Amino acid sequence: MAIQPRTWVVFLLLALLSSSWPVAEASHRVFPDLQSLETEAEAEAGRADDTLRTGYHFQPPMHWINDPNGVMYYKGLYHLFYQYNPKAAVWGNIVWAHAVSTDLVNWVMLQPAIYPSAPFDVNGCWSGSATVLPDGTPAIMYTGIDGDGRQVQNVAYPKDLSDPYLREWVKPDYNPVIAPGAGVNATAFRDPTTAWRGPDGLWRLVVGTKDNHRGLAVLYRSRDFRRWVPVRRALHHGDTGMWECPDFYPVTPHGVPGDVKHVLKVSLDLTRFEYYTFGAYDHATETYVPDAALPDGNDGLRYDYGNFYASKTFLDPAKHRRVLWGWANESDSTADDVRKGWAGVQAIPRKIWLSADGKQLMQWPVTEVESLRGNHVNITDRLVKGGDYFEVLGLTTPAQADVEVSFAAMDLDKAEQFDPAWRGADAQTVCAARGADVEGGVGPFGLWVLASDELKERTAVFFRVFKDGDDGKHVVLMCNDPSRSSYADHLYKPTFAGFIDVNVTETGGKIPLRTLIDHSMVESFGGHGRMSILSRVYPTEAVGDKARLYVFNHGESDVKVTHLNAYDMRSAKINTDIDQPIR
Ligand code: DQQ
Repeated sequence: MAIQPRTWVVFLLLALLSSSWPVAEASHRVFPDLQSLETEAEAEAGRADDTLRTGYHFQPPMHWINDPNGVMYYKGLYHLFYQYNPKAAVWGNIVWAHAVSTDLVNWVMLQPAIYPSAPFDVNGCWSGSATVLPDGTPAIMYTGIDGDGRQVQNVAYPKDLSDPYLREWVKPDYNPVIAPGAGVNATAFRDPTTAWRGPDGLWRLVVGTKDNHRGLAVLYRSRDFRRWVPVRRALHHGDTGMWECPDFYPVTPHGVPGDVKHVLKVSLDLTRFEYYTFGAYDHATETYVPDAALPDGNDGLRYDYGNFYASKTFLDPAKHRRVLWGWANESDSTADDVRKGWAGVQAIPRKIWLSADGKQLMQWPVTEVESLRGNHVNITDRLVKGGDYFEVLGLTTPAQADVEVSFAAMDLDKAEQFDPAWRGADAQTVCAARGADVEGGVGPFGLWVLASDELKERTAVFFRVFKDGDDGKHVVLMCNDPSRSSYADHLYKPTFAGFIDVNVTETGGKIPLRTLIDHSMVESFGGHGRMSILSRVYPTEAVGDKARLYVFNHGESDVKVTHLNAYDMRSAKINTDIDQPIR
């Protein structure tokens, strides 16, 4: 077959891109030559080795995706919109793609709902949120990139409220409803939150922006959802660069009715990490004061200590819960993405709530995910001696599994001293120094997932317990170490970690872990949802039915697996035909 000149161009670009190492980036990288590859050219470039596509995490059949947008529940259906490039596997040509589900697990893919069509969004339809108005009408607020490259906020309404799929959206001519005013950085002014109504009947929403290096959550108010007026003082700010995708919502501490706190989450464009605080919000004065005990800025609490960004929550009226969506970017190269024909996955939707002790938010995969569980393996009270490991046998698909395990460290006295030099250092630094292969006192112990036959490829999810001073206190590190996850050496393999608030003295050394394994996704929840870490890995041998699952203990102290329940996971149904039943 004769190779078309265009194919050479694509090959050349891929070769050039292969030589560059992927790193965490401060904003979406724009590849003008790759962002609009036609399908034919993609095919010529040898599209889609689907081996590492996920089975039960949300992914469209092909192309680039990023932020979840406008998540909501309407007339019995969950709606997920997301940033999507309909033309290629790199960021660009951004529209709001759209999918619906009855259970947050199986999806019907619809046509893009919002795409450039008017002067106020001719250069792109960027992130935003949905608000269900008191009469039940959903309204979408999104950022449009206008003809002058300014970021403006637009509103859109469904064309036909009787259509539960909400397929068509109308953008009133009076858009934009919020334009960057004097003194506002028009190229950094985006991602409106879901709106809320105060006791005074006024609507409020927050937009992310920056003023030099200062990230800001700016507040707007409206009586009619059409004319929006800025509140002079920002709701909150921090010296952390551009604040993208703010989210602001109330949470109620368990068992204390009426005691409402508000959560403010921001996504930091500079580091691509997200942080949250919670505290007191007063409608009358429009002030938000985070709880004094909470760190703010780069030291703040995070939803996820791994690859998880641009997240958004919504209140699920059907199940009276708040659900969190977040985007997991790829950690391979742009050339890999073009070759695969796809990039980006949505994390498992997670129920999110304030912990009973009021110290942090908790997260857990929505229970509907368990409907995909199949074949089950159970292990109880198995001792793993220091330096030992064993394989979890009996699963058909360890590359697509859900594993719940409870470890009990048998001898906490063996814990190493927490090095005072690490005080103030972040967990990632500590874990980089004490990775999965460095022997310890109590730990590292945990799982090796997506492991190859001779364990040459493996991703470690583990805990390490340190003594903190002489008063019997402990510090517990939860870590994801992908340094041996793949033979491929051009990948970005960051170690992700956090200090998890588990009092091992009280739990008798017990630390529970749940890990969702899905080919190139390793999504872990420690301490019943006190910490989550999402990591993307790209094994070359530990793929499909060749992947294996192990429990390991590289600490001096023995560890008991008090119980382990591992499940094969069926694939979610992703239909592109709206006439097919959803489940
Ligand atoms: N992605 C969108 C922006 C947002 C960023 C553009 C966050 O609206 O700030 O695709 O990933």
